[in-house]
Amino acid sequence: MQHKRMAAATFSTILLFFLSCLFLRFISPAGAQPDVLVNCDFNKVGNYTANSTYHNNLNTLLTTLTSNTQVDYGFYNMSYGQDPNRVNAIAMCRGDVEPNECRSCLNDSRGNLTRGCPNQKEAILFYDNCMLRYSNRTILGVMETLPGYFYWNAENATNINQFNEVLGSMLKNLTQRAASGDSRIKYATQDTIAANFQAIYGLVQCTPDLSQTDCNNCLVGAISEIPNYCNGKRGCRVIRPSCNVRFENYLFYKVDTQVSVPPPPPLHTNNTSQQESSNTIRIVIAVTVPTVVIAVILISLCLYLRRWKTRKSLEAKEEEEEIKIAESLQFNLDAIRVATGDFSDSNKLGQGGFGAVYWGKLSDEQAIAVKRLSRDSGQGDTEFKNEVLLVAKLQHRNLVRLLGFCLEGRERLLVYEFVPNKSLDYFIFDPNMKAQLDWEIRYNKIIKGIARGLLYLHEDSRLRIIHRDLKASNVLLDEEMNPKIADFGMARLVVVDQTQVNTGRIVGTYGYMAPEYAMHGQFSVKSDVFSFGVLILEIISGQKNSGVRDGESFEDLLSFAWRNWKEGTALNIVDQSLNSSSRNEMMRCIHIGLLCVQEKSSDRPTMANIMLMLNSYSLSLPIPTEPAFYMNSRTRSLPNTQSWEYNSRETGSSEPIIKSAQESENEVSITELYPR
Ligand SMILES: *[C@@H]1O[C@H](CO)[C@@H](O)[C@H](O)[C@H]1NC(C)=O
Ligand SMILES: *[C@@H]1O[C@H](CO)[C@@H](O)[C@H](O)[C@H]1NC(C)=O
Ligand SMILES: *[C@@H]1O[C@H](CO)[C@@H](O)[C@H](O)[C@H]1NC(C)=O
Ligand SMILES: *[C@@H]1O[C@H](CO)[C@@H](O)[C@H](O)[C@H]1NC(C)=O
Ligand SMILES: *[C@@H]1O[C@H](CO)[C@@H](O)[C@H](O)[C@H]1NC(C)=O
Ligand SMILES: *[C@@H]1O[C@H](CO)[C@@H](O)[C@H](O)[C@H]1NC(C)=O
Ligand SMILES: *[C@@H]1O[C@H](CO)[C@@H](O)[C@H](O)[C@H]1NC(C)=O
Ligand SMILES: *[C@@H]1O[C@H](CO)[C@@H](O)[C@H](O)[C@H]1NC(C)=O
Ligand SMILES: *[C@@H]1O[C@H](CO)[C@@H](O)[C@H](O)[C@H]1NC(C)=O
Ligand SMILES: CC(=O)N[C@H]1CO[C@H](CO)[C@@H](O)[C@@H]1O
Repeated sequence: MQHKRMAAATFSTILLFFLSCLFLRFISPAGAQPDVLVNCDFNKVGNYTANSTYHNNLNTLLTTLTSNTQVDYGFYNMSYGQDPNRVNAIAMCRGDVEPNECRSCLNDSRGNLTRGCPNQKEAILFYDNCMLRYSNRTILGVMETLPGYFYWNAENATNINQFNEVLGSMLKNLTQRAASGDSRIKYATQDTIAANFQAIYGLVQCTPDLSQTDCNNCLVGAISEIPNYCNGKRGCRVIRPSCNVRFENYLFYKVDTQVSVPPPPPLHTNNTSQQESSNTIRIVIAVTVPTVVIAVILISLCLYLRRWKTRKSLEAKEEEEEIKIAESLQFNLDAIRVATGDFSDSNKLGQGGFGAVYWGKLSDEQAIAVKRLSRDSGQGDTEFKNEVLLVAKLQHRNLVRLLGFCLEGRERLLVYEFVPNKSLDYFIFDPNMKAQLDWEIRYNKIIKGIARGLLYLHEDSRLRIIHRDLKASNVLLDEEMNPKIADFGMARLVVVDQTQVNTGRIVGTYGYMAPEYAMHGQFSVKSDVFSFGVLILEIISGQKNSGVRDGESFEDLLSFAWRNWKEGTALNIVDQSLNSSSRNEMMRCIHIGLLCVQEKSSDRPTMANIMLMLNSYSLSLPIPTEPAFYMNSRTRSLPNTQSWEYNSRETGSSEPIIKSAQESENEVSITELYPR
């Protein structure tokens, strides 16, 4: 009975809540209210009369509850008055809320609670960031599970069984950690990744007045409700007076910054001025947000109407505009000839897959690199111009910038910004040069920079560009060793020679190519991820993917990396010119590299996942399985399909080790993964 009523009450409250949210958002976007739930009558203890002793005690209690400024851990308890008019209150903020923020949340709650529950002897309120309740009963140290609430995140999980398994073990871990907290705070957060790189961010908290057992029981109970309400969802919240559980597919709590990030510099303001400024901000937001929203709506409406009216002429105008931009990108052939000493051999920087590259200096002293495309680039002039225009719009500090083009007679040139240092392969594979690249540069600048550039190509630019030929020689380094990816968008600028149609218009370089691309010509963002993985392993090891000499034996880099990983000696692959003080970062990088070169493209992370992995050390990673690799990858020239062989190595004695690890848990914590 009780349960049914609660569920019904819960449903109607949630419905009301959502309605009020909708309403508020529509009427006044400034009412970006924190979620609030109020419940007054859950135990039917009845009302007090206005101006009664109970009423006065309650008022005193609520106004003084947070006056204890010694409390910096977000939990307040207080009682006031004599039986039978004694009032007891408890207040708690979420574990990541700053003390000031906490006091202000509770201050708001106080008003809401007395307005929402006039004359009620007992009441409870939940905000996003804080919880406040009072009663004439003793509530301190008592575990209470009603009234309970839940919310769910509409997004569905995939691979639900595995998702639930990972989630379950995370919540179990969180429960243990929170329950064993001290008498000031019982709170824990964690993030992890389930199959298909579904990130899970979890948080649990008990009121710290509970014993370890009570906290554990409260959380276990709350967690057991998750399958009833949120099964297969990417997020869920279960709220109870004594504890709450929440997980989401996004980061919703503040990560403990004590470890990595230095504290912000002290503010040179008074308490009062601080408060004023935060009030000002609130007012500014309250005024600005609705104004901006209304303005945006009006503007888009206007734009839409105007566009609707004059679409035809606009389109014509846009075309004209584009042509103008194209003209501004067009270089004069004579100017380029002068700049490059008429394509003299002494100006030649190298020979790429699509033609030779020359260094040059324009009359305004700007240094350029000119790529002279092979004559038969197989595309109409207009088509070529259009593509140049698109590619020139891709601008990112980790991409070599395309400045323009030249199109005269049969000559087709691409003009790029000149990047002073040579390409990455020149450094990392050279025994003397590699000394210039210490781990800090390789990891923080080069690996992360390439990842950012690639992420931009894949997701952040308007076009989704698949590079198709990412490799060490296509990464240039500027004076400060910042990487810049070159040769992107070439698939758009050059139509690949018809004679190669049978090999699937493959433009990549063997050794960097994902199996599905090399075998079937299927390319996707995941084939770039594969190349990126090979590149990571090359950067860490200082060895070319084509072969590693390890004493007597000679094997390709992926096999070498995998063999060592499996045998627990992964650090063997690390370049000996690096000192191993950053062992954990190196291990993590090798781990990520191996995930990128997984045989099945769906097992490889996306660049967005990779950025997350590179930047969050607490994220536990999936265990890699055997990578794809080639036996005869040493040939440099484009072989035909018969002359090389793709091998997915047969799984021999190694299998049980990997299996058991997978069976127990598909992801394990870093400390377990990287044994000494
Ligand atoms: C208590 O007060 C609320 C609102 O003030 C009212 O709706 C309710 O009927 C009252 N209950 C009793 C038992 O008087
Ligand atoms: C309660 O007290 C206030 C002022 O102290 C007074 O204005 C109000 O009328 C009183 N209400 C009742 C019901 O006595
Ligand atoms: C608490 O809220 C009241 C309004 O309910 C406001 O006047 C007061 O300034 C707030 N105090 C703090 C410390 O935020
Ligand atoms: C709380 O108030 C209710 C209703 O007035 C009363 O029945 C109950 O005994 C009170 N509880 C305590 C602990 O005073
Ligand atoms: C989740 O799945 C349910 C049915 O299983 C479907 O009704 C709902 O639209 C899905 N939600 C999303 C966000 O795809
Ligand atoms: C919980 O997970 C963390 C990090 O993943 C780990 O260090 C800790 O040992 C785990 N705790 C328990 C009780 O399993
Ligand atoms: C409750 O408040 C009292 C008095 O302020 C304090 O001594 C006690 O430690 C508090 N209990 C908890 C669990 O915070
Ligand atoms: C701090 O407050 C005092 C008065 O309370 C004022 O004179 C002083 O200028 C304030 N300092 C700053 C930095 O705002
Ligand atoms: C400023 O804050 C400190 C502690 O945060 C407090 O002791 C002091 O009383 C406050 N001053 C004013 C004017 O509120
Ligand atoms: C629902 C409700 O009463 N919300 C109020 C909570 O408190 C803040 C600040 O006091 C008000 O602005 C809300 O209207």
